[in-house]
Amino acid sequence: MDILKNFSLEGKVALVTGASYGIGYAIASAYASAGAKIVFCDIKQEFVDKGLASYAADGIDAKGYVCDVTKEDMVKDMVQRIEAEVGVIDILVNNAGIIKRIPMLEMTADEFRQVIDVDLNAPFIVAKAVIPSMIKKGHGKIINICSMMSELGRETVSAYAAAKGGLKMLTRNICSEYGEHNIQCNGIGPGYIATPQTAPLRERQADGSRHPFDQFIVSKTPAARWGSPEDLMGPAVFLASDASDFVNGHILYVDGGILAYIGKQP
Ligand code: NAP
Ligand code: GCO
Repeated sequence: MDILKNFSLEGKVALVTGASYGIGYAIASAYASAGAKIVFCDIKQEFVDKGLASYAADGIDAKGYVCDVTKEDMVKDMVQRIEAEVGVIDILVNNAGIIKRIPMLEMTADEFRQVIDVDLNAPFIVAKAVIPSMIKKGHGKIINICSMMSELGRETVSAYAAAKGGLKMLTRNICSEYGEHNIQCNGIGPGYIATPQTAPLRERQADGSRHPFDQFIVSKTPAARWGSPEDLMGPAVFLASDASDFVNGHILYVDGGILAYIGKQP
């Protein structure tokens, strides 16, 4: 048996949401190099165009769609178009996400809802749109991008933690409901990854020193560094491939060891 063949994504169609740059872009690029046909979406045309240019520069023939993943009609329409123009989606990565770092007592209910809408309601909406064709085809992979905040809290991220904790449970529930149709739904919980989303936490101080949060994360991570989007490539390919066909409802934390560590002794 050639075990490496089990990791191939040859002939598969993969939809990665919010994948013009950052973590989604890295995951989609890894899928392309494993043989999959890449489809991605972003909320604005200018980001889709930017994404298409980056994929083309990397030699990847990706197809991009403008879609706000919180809008059920837009999502249904996009999935129908993908099925007609590219093929049935074999792999869905719910990657699009936002964060608002605001102390809870200063956060409006509207701001809280916006985060829940993108980070929790949207994965439900997109998964719901792709599952019927996966059932007909007899297989499917859904990967939800969770977070450290699926397990831990921290000051200022109440909505994000509530959404990512919920996403962990949505992952387990999709596994429970559709596992019998050979659909695997797993999560990836990235640690602290250097992307535009976390750029404010790494900004240099006025005196040129590192941001205190940057220092905190490096000291809290046994790997002693921030992760890069590329660190997520291998785990994402594994969870999209036949090699993980009996892995279901699992959250794979890719965090340089943060969740295993109590922190440096004084
Ligand atoms: P990012 O750089 O901000 O990228 C997120 C992408 O999602 C952007 O392309 C964004 O588009 C898109 N998006 C936002 N709202 C959308 C919507 N309603 N419809 C469609 N697309 C939308 O973030 P990232 O750091 O790569 O994070 C990707 C995922 O990983 C997120 O779910 C995030 O929560 C999660 N995550 C990140 C880290 C980290 O340390 N970076 C750690 C754990 C988990 P626009 O730019 O147009 O808004
Ligand atoms: C924050 C960070 C986190 C990380 C990530 C951790 O403010 O705490 O932005 O949300 O991006 O999700 O896994």
